[in-house]
Amino acid sequence: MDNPNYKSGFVAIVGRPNVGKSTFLNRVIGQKIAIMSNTAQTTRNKIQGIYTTDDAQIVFIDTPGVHKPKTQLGDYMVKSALSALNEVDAVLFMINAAEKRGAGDNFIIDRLKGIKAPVYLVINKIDQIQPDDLLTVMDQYKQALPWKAVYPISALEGNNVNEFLGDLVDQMPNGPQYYPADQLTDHPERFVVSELIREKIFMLTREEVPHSVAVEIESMKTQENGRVHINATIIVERPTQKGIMIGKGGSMLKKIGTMARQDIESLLGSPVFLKLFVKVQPGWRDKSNLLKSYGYRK
Ligand code: GDP
Ligand code: MG
Ligand code: K
Repeated sequence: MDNPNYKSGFVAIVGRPNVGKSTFLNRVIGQKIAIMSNTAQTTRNKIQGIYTTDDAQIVFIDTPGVHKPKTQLGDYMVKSALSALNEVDAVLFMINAAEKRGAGDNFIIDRLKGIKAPVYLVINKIDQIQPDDLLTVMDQYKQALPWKAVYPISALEGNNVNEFLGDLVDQMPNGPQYYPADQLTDHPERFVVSELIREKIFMLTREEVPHSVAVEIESMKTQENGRVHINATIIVERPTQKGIMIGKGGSMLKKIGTMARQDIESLLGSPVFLKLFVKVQPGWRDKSNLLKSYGYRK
């Protein structure tokens, strides 16, 4: 990608459950690449979808923990969500126009205070209110944060969505096309599979191995008998972490593999053979090109 005018960025969408985040993503990205996984929110930046045109690419991410925590992991995830929010180029805070501002909204607003990225207020479901009521909604939020802009939309019916998207693209910095335009179309499951493996690693080893782990899917092939054969490499920073990953006599790696395989099987709906490797790559987190290939960005 050598177009110096190409624009790209990472955008986080936050908001209470049911305000329409997924509906918005589906409208923006289309069926073809919306990745929806029902996995527990234990990953740092979950890619929800990638919007790619000839001139721009926006990677929409989920930032678990900005939402009111449901689990004991909450505190930990809130911290990591906040650091993720400082790495994105914009944050979309979505509300439901037909509902009063509530505790769930305030929880998120509190967490958005002080982050560096510009925050957009997206007032969704305007098809459900009278035009006059929009002002009342805006009044409730006007002072809450220094909004970059306020966009009333209907994700369901499409009102104002393209205008908003166009403005959002304009706000993105110049940058590379991080992901090939068709990558997620061809292999949407690859990303989810690697996230599922990371999630198990996180669940089983989180005390000892914090966010210094990446998972790369080396190959994913469906065999004639219908079984999907997956080779994946777990990349860690230090030899000690490799030891933790493998565990006594390989016991940890086996646990990770078994749990991940079960989830992948239900995701794909076919039997899976999952082979895991562990590789030490010192300082992989500092290498931005590596980060990119692992789906992260520095
Ligand atoms: P999420 O939990 O924030 O991802 O919310 P969803 O995208 O799953 O949407 C929750 C519900 O709101 C679904 O029934 C959607 O069809 C509905 N919904 C989403 N956007 C709109 C909208 O703009 N107008 C209306 N009337 N309903 C919407
Ligand atoms: Mg959703
Ligand atoms: K998701």
